[in-house]
Amino acid sequence: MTLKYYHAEPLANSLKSMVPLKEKGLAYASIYVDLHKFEQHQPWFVAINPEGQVPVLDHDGVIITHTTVINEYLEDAFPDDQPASGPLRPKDPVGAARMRYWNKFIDEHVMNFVSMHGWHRLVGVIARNIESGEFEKLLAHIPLPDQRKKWATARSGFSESDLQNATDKIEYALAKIEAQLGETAWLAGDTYTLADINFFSHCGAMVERMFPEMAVATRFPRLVDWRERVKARPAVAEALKSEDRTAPGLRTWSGDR
Ligand SMILES: N[C@@H](CCC(=O)N[C@@H](CS)C(=O)NCC(=O)O)C(=O)O
Repeated sequence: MTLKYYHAEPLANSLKSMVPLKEKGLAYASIYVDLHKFEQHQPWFVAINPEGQVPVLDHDGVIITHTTVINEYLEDAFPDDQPASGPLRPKDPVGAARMRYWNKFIDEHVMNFVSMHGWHRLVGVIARNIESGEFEKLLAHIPLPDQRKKWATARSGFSESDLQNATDKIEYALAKIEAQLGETAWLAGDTYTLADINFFSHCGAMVERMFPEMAVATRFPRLVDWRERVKARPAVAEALKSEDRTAPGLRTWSGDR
């Protein structure tokens, strides 16, 4: 059996499927795809994932994409490889439904909005450093129309109203999660699941650095406590230590990993 994981920096989607691989103790070949060099749009990578995005899981030659799908696939393909804290997807239908509810919420109402701020601050700097003419050539190689638009907007700048809307969505999510953590120790109940990994990867790990104006430590103390519990897991700590080529000077944005 061979597993290959194509990924970028241990952040957001690349972190989200790396953590379950490590939590489950699965041996895998780690293949770094350099987003700074646009490797994700190059023919060798588009041959693996026609959507030109990371991460990608290759299990014995079968390609699986999209992190929520990859993470559930790992549960189905390797049900017996689980951390001591319990399965990453609860075995009972109610627990599994709760985990999926949070995954859906994070995928639809958190991920894209945190991503917009990330692209505004980080990818925008990269995109503006590329010369005109060269940039249009790079755009032409992006397979997904929405991603092409996102790259173009990152260069020209997201509108203030879109950025404000994204901030509002994130604040709503933080309050919702703070309330949930008043009811249960983890997002989907009494055990750590893929839902915790999802929110941690997209938002939890770096929210204070990204949004200092939200006063996270005072307004969302349970979230901070939860974040420290996630960070203390050896699998998470190991994933956060993996290769990071974020351009110097941009690293402060993404937080102390
Ligand atoms: N829905 C996808 C999203 C993947 C995604 O947005 N990947 C980003 C990195 S976090 C990417 O490859 N961006 C580079 C690009 O689109 O050019 C998933 O869950 O895997």
